[in-house]
Amino acid sequence: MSALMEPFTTAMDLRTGQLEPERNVGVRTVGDMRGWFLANDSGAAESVVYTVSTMPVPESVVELQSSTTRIHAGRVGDEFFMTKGHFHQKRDRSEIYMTVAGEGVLLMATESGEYRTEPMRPGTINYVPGGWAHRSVNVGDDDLVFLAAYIGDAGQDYATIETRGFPVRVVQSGSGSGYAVVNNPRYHAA
Ligand code: M6P
Ligand code: ZN
Repeated sequence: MSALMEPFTTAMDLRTGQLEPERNVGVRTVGDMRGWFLANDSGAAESVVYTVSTMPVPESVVELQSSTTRIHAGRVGDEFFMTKGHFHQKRDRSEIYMTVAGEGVLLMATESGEYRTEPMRPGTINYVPGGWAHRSVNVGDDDLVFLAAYIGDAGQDYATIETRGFPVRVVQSGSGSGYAVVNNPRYHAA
């Protein structure tokens, strides 16, 4: 029988979302996300859209994976900075988000093209049931920071979203931090 995992603790600054110790960090820049936004990016390709810090846990069904995501404030064209979004490779695996800082929209969609939006703000706990692709969007003026926890063997399927897109986009509306949810002209239904 293999040895048990060692318990461990991470401390999060509840104002900034900063982790201590910092965990394995992935970075997505505007350049990395070419094709994910509707507009062609006119800004700096090296601008960071979001970072994801992932806990060191095996990708097994008996474990809970978790990560902290920080989406910077910004837009590409009229579209707010967002995560790529994904289905789970194992479609029925679920996920929970808790927002620590900022203001966001959690966009979810099924393979048949139904979609939902849910609010994200400090203290909200969003439940993403199995079968729903999920993308988070920063509609505020500051960083959007949230903790996600999901079943360890869920896996991320980005290809389906990359080819089909989400049915809707979250765009700036009016002045200030107003937003609107509009149809995505590039959406391909399954
Ligand atoms: C959340 C979770 C993670 C995800 C991250 C970034 O933390 O949903 O599973 O990795 O956001 O989103 P994406 O993987 O779509 O780039
Ligand atoms: Zn997920």
